[in-house]
Amino acid sequence: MDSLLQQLEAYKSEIASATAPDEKQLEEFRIKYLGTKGLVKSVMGEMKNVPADKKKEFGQILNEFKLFTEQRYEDLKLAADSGPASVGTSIDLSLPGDPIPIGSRHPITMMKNRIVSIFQRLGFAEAEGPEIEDDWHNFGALNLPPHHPARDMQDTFYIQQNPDWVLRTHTSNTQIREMEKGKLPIRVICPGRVYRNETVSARSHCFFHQVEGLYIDENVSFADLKQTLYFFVKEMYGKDVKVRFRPSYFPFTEPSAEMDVSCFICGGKGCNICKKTGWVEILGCGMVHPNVLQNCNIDPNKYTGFAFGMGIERPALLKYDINDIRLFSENDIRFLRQFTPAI
Ligand code: 2NL
Repeated sequence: MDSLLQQLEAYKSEIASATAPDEKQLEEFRIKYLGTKGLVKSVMGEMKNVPADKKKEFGQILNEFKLFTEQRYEDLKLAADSGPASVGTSIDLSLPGDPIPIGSRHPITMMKNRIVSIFQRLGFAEAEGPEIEDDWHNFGALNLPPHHPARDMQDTFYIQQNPDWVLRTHTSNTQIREMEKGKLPIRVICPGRVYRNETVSARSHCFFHQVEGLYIDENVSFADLKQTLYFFVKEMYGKDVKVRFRPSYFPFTEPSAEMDVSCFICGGKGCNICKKTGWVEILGCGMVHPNVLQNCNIDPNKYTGFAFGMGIERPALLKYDINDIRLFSENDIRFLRQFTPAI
């Protein structure tokens, strides 16, 4: 009997020092000590050789040995599951994680960012204004007389509850609000969404995006306007593009002009985009009309300024080779995924 007790003590220290850092060794431990042909079972088999008067005492000792071995197994299992040694065990920490999908920038946003950042480098500050605007900031202050065709109910979305409110038809409201603040000089670049009551088609939409710019100070001239826009065009379309100004008319600028660049698709040879002219119109501009300055309490005898406005959709359609303006606002994930990841 004593030799069996000694043997049990030896087994105990063996079990106590056994390690099982991974699943395989853990299973080997279980089979060796706790399996149907394992050590615990065979030690239990010794009971039949124990004299009847010692059976109770021995039964307790063997039971304790069994519990000890089972506990050791549980401890090893826990350590293998949670410890740093668990690489390659039940949890494989070397597996790549679940992918987190990265979004992409909207092509309109990318085009807007490009335009705005070029003007920011020239000292223009980005400004934003409301999309629901009163008649004065959208029309009146801009020298648009009460019966000007641009105010036509047919062209503008009026707010039913308050006919003095419209969905802004250009981002000029933002510049008017900047001028009203009365802090001069002003150099702002104003991107945003605008609305026109138009039939939606592949080529036009009832809402789209614009960037407008405004510079007001003493002695601002048409030469400043041209130089600023030359710089913009070179940064935007490359230094080899040619530029031309054509006289035009806007109620809020005098004189007014439209600016063309040599066609960046055909290089000026003539194609469908430039309608065989070799030129593409990209923006309208001019010197701020004295009435507009006056409407914002700026003295037109002391201050002059230039303004310009351009659409974002058309350049974006051309740059990304898109053939339907409606794609920009349909949120079709198959369309949106094609653009640069937003990192
Ligand atoms: C175009 C032409 C233009 C302006 C916008 C402007 C704003 C103020 C005063 C004077 Cl507050 N002018 N904006 C001036 C000339 C042209 O836009 O074709 N836009 C898409």
